[in-house]
Amino acid sequence: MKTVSLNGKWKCKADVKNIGIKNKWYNFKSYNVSDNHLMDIEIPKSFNLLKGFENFEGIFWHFNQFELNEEKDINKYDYQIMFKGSNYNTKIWLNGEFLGEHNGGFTPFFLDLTNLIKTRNNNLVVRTKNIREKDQIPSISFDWFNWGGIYRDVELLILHKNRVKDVFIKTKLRTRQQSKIEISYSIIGEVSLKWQILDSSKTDVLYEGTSPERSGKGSFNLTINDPKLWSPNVPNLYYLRIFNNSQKTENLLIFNTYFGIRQIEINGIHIYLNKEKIFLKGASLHEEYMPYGRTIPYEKRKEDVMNFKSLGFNAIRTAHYSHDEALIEITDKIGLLVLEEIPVYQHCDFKNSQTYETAKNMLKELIYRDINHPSVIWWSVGNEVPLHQRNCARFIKKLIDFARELDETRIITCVSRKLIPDLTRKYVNVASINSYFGWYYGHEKMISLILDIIRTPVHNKPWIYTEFGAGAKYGFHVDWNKQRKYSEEKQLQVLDYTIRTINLKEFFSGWFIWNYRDFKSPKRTNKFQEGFNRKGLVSGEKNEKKLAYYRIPKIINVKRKTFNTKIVGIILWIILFPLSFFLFTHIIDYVLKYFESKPDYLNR
Ligand code: GCB
Repeated sequence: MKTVSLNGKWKCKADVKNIGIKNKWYNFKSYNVSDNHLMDIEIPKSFNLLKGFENFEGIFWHFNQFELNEEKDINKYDYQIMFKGSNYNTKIWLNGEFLGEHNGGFTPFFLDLTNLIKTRNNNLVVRTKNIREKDQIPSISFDWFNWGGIYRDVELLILHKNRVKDVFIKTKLRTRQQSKIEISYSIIGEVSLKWQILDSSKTDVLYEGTSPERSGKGSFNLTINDPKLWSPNVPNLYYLRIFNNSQKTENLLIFNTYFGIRQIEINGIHIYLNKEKIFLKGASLHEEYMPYGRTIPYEKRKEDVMNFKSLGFNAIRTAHYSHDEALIEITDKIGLLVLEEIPVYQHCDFKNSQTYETAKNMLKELIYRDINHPSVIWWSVGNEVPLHQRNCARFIKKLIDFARELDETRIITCVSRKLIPDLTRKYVNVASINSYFGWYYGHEKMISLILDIIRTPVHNKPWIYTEFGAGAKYGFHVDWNKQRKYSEEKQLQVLDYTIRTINLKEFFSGWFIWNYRDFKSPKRTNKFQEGFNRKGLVSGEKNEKKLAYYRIPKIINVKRKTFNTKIVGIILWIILFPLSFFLFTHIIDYVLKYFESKPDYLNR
């Protein structure tokens, strides 16, 4: 396989009145200099980074011309175009012909060009639309910036007619000294398959073999003794390459990837990595780094991962959608566990079967992209959806089953904000809770008891505190005893208290601060927010570190000394449960919701 980057100078223009399709803009043959609406854009780049379109949600057309000069025999190969991320609806034409479309802003998709591509003057036209719609994933309302356009790499894939695809590597440990590896694949055309496993420097061939299948699907297993295990502390990688070894091709490389040998397991209330108990400590991160928007330079992503490590974190939650695969390659290499999710977020159209199909496809695209990355340990099928409603619970349960069907080797869950009435907790491997005591409601001192109450009916699983936090405007300081909202002191107090409390709970297997960095959220407009969600440990404008940032390493493993509320929690649960499960939980939820939505995002 050969990859040709289609990044670089493209032209683009907005289609405010949605007339492009009617006027056949896809028939473009040359950059029309008389069209003074045509602008330059350096793809990948969101059109929201162009002057005058900072807040644009609409239709944007992108035009590119490319050649295939160096290919002597164009018919020898298959051709596909890959978009790594384009938000939300993307329609594509090549040389005036419609190729296809894709819904969803955060996962890669591929379209076949074999019958349309020419050696010269290929005209590629891409129409993107990021208008919010009820049946989309996410739906109309979400707490992040709706970056539109082609914001990740575009690549032309030149593929051998005979090749393998969808190579899935699954590793299981019998003991820490012995691992089983199962490699499955599907063959396009006919292949005489030969494989090799090398060390990460690719110098020594450690294992090799052939596989009898020549077409269709196949798999092979091998046992590795004394494997060099992958973990956040020692992120050992191996390298797999596959050749087509038929007489005609002789050792033609048709697939290669890094992978790691590691196992993630649940046993009772604990999570184990490579047979050792692990406690996850980390923060969530949105894919945004100003002034680059979502198109973050590799070095900046790496810097973020290094900062996570120096804070003492061993994990990151890539909220609320999959980030560029470049980040996952970095976490593989540097050693950080990754919690991935799809943007099934808060209120979606759970009764709509088309919406379900979109979510399912996103999950598939995400799992297919990242299944061989050892750093990824969890697939979450949603965040803060109304899990007490039956329609929603059914939707989520089907996604959980689907994820499990594709990959039974990782944690499968749905991130929940429901203190009690969550109809899906019985299906997930790990129970989770997002809760903002000390910020949206109550006081952080209530956390201990609340956690002990909610945990009582779900006592045989690990729990993760997936979100907690408080907003702080970098540079806004108050006296310690005043604890004003949006002060760095208030944020520090909430985070400090919550972390030390969760560290104390034996049934918790981890926590994630919301959020590593402030991120743009247009609805947040008070004088502290200025268009940002301010719950970051570092500011969104200049990455300035807030007080809490410096405090984290000091308390990361500290347990608060306190009266244990476990027994009180159980007693309270027993008293409250007969008072009617549903009545009780609905009242709590109603009360919390009342405080949360007041007044809209202004005080959040
Ligand atoms: C949440 C959401 C997250 C928001 C956060 C907040 O519960 O999961 O998307 O950004 O709260 O800051 O309100």
